[in-house]
Amino acid sequence: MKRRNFLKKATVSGLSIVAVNSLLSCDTVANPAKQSIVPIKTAIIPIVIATWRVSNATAKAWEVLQDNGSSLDAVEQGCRLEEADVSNQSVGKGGLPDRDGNVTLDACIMNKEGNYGAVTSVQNITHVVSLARKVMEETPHVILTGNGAEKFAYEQGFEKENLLTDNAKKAWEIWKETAQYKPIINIENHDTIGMLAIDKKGDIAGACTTSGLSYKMAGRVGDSAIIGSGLFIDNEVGGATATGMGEEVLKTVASFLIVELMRQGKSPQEACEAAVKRVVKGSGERYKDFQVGFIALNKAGETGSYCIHEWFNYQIATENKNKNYKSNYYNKA
Ligand code: SD4
Repeated sequence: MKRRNFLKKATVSGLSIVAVNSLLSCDTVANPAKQSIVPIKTAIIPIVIATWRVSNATAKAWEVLQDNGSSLDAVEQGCRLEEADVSNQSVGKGGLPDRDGNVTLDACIMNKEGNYGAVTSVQNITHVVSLARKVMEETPHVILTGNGAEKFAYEQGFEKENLLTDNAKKAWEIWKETAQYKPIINIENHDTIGMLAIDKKGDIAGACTTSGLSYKMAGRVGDSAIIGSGLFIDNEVGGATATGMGEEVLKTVASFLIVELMRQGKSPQEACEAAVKRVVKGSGERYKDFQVGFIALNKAGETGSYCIHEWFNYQIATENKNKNYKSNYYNKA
């Protein structure tokens, strides 16, 4: 996926699918007039939204919600679909490996009670979102990592699977020949699934699942499994989830920030924009080299989304507008 297509690919299922879909896009690039996007005020419940265009996953979650299922079941089921899809090289089976050739997965899930479960650096297990749920529901802990998480998975009846597909292996072999020995700043290939849903009872849950940055250092953990960074839910307020360069999201604890800003009265859109600005501010000039994006949902079913490249293009558009204004002014003078 091209980076400019970033959250343009975000998907949503809900009663106002068309209206909301346009909100969750980066289509506003180079169009300052549309920059501060008007948040949709209509309550849309139930609803599910996700990073990227994962229509099958949101359709699955939507089916659960329509059957009076919980938002927790909906996000788990939706994410599982992407985890099993080998054509998605950033999630689950078929994900691109670390620099040593091992596919290692991170995932988390959070429910309406504020309970949270996560797993990091897990090999050989496809459905890490379900494993994260097991951590939440079956253990006194919130995060299990690496071998311990894998052992727990087998105890819970998960199957051992080879996650490295031929395609992913081939891509890794090509990368080894040409790439520098450092993790790629994977701006062209983000597909992490962050999903937020409200069920018919009005309760919010969220989940996030990823194979992380391709060709990362072994043992590297991104934001996707870390509470407050890749995902945060507060059933009184709303939820937020992230995709993109995990290190930057971790440093700003951005999903928590978004939920807290919504608690203080910001719309989901305003809160996502504020979080992107916080990431940009903390990154000096580096923001030009990575992508970070957020989606958010409040209790009323209002949605928001924003990403760095949207912000960046807005700056360029504003600059050009000012330049044009000046040149017109001087021409006239
Ligand atoms: C990570 N945030 O591990 C994830 C990467 C990502 O689409 O979003 N990929 O840093």
